[in-house]
Amino acid sequence: ALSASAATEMPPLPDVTGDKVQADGDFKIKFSIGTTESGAQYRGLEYFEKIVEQRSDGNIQVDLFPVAQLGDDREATSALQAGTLEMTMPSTSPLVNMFPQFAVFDLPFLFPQPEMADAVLDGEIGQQMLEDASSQGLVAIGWGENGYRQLTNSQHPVEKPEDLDGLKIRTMENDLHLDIWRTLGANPTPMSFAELFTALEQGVVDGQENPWITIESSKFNEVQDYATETNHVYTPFITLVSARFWDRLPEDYQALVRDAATKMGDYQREVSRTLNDQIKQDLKDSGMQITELSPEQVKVFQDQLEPVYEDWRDQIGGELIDDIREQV
Ligand code: EAX
Repeated sequence: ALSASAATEMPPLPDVTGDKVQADGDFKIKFSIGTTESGAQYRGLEYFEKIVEQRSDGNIQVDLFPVAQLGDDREATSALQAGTLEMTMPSTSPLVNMFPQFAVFDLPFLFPQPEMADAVLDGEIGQQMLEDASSQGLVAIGWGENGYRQLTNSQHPVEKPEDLDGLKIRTMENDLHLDIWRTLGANPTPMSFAELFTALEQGVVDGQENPWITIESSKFNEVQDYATETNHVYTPFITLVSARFWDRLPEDYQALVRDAATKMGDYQREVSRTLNDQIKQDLKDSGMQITELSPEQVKVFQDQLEPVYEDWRDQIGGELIDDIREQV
């Protein structure tokens, strides 16, 4: 699929730079993600595939599996641990049970600008987190972005927290996200991404929240008439490799895969940001009623959510929260 929609074209894949890498052996990487072929995440994976295949001279073959065909974020991560899948790129949020520090990214309105997320993810904090997450049968080798989350629902426009009263909102499997929506007065329920479209279609839940590009590429607009541009959470993607596979890779190929993951992460974030506004417009054109909030309206949500910071401070680690808030 070349275009994110009829109206929005994906930018062309960059050329591959860097020398060919010689090492012994033939390897296969099955790379699974939850989002679809028309999203920015998949576009990033195509770039990763191109880099790794070209620079290994075909000795490493990469096969891409979108739409949670090989499991949702948690299942794919377990498959890496079991050694039955080589790579995946989940949102950090469903993995907080394994890596409690990831919950810091679930704090509402943490990063006012995407560049601030980059500074943290690509700086010391993010690099330390990759090291810490390189355990439990996993090797964490890079960051990407799912992006700023927006609210959609099937019932009515939402402009203020009171409009959420009683709305059934699907959240990721993450207690902090549940806390956010309860605090705002909604009725949240956790669910894996793979089940979400059907749950929306059948009215099991009234709404959900995801970045514009994920809303569009997963066609949630076909079953959700209303959206609100809340930008309430910025969700990173993390690139994970099975440690069992990693340990079999010659060192030179490990370096190649790491380098390709970094380039994929940079490119994928660039695509996601370039397309964000265009896709919002596409969604409007498709008939979705999108409520854009004024800074004052956003502040009402933000103020109501400030207690969440106190509630989660001990669990996440006050120092980490302060470190990040100092940087943004
Ligand atoms: O892989 O569950 C979600 O809402 C996320 O967008 C999902 O992690 C994408």
